[in-house]
Amino acid sequence: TTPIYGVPGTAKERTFIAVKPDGVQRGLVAEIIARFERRGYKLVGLKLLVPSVGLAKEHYADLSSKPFFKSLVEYMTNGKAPVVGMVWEGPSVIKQGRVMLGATDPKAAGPGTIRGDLCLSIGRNICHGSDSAESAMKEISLWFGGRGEIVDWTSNNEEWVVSDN
Ligand code: IDP
Ligand code: MG
Repeated sequence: TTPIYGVPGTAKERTFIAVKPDGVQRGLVAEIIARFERRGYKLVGLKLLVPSVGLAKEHYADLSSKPFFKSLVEYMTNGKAPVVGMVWEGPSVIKQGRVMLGATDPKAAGPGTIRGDLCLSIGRNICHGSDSAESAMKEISLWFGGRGEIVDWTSNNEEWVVSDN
């Protein structure tokens, strides 16, 4: 069986994508899911939660020295809206997930990207995506409780979506 964090570099590569509280509050959950579904990626994990302060701090640990860290953690955890956490699987999903999200600062994000189409501020950029295989492994393990929360399944579309010949 596939490890919960997937197998980077194969069709079983997995990444952690989240709709942040502003994206949920603005009713953009379906829009963001739809873009990954239509691209041909496969949803293998999905949950709605208000993350604990500990979870948010661990998720953003590499930013802990930044001046915006405190407000970032508050924004993610204040409970005014939940976060939708997802695991998506498919070829190059880590890199392509980031491409689909667009630049961190929506003002620099290209049209056609989620951020470039749907938001305006770096502090309200509606979504998250793992930035590397190491981050994906860390984040999937952090946000999901293990095998019971991730589903291995075969999409009947797969032969129509994936062919490297
Ligand atoms: P990413 O979400 O595109 O990976 P990171 O640099 O990892 O970007 O930053 C994580 C999150 O922290 C961003 O998505 C954004 O919500 C927030 N952030 C990053 N830089 C700033 C800033 O300069 N001001 C306010 N918030 C920021
Ligand atoms: Mg990041």
